[in-house]
Amino acid sequence: MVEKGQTPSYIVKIIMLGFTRAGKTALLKKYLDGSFPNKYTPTQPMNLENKRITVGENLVQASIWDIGSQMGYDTLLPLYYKGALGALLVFDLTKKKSLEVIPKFINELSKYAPGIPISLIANKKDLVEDREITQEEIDEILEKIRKEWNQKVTYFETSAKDPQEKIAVIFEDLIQNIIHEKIENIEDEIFI
Ligand SMILES: Nc1nc2c(ncn2[C@@H]2O[C@H](COP(=O)(O)OP(=O)(O)OP(=O)(O)O)[C@@H](O)[C@H]2O)c(=O)[nH]1
Ligand SMILES: [Mg+2]
Repeated sequence: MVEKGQTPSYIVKIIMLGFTRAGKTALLKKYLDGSFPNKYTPTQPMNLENKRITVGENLVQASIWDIGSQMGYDTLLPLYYKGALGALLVFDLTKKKSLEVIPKFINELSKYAPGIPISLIANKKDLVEDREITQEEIDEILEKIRKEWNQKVTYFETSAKDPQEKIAVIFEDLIQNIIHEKIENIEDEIFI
């Protein structure tokens, strides 16, 4: 049982990446306080939030880095990626371009944070009529991530706007994957 005031067993850094207006900040806000801002405010250059959750017996502090997509911060890139243990790659189902730029983020991840668990998030599924991306196109990218980049990836379709959507599942699935991987690695070391 996790007690009040307990120190976290793990601190995990998660980065959120994706094309401009894909909904990174909206998803994070929805996860943290349940709200959905309709008005768009660009994230510049980034927004850092902390969230504590329990995974099994452990209290985990997630340090979530919501990276703004505005250009001009490229020199900061290595800093954003450094030490990340998991990544949420968000794209917008109503903007083909937002899926097309996903490989760029995977390449950067392979360079600065190789092998970390990735969740690919298709956002804005509430905008059914405006959908521009097919399931085949998404499957193609998922296969590429697994085969060409040899990265673990989980896929979710969601909407930051739809009150019925359980956004927490997306964040907590990634945090659980990270912790399980960490515990497995620790056990591997013990048994060597
Ligand atoms: N209909 C709909 N609108 C959404 C959804 N998620 C986000 N939006 C809207 O899309 C716009 C952009 O959302 P943001 O969360 O600010 O996008 P972002 O990815 O953080 O953008 P940058 O900070 O520029 O990188 C805002 O006007 C949101 O209200 C969604 O699931 N459905
Ligand atoms: Mg933002």
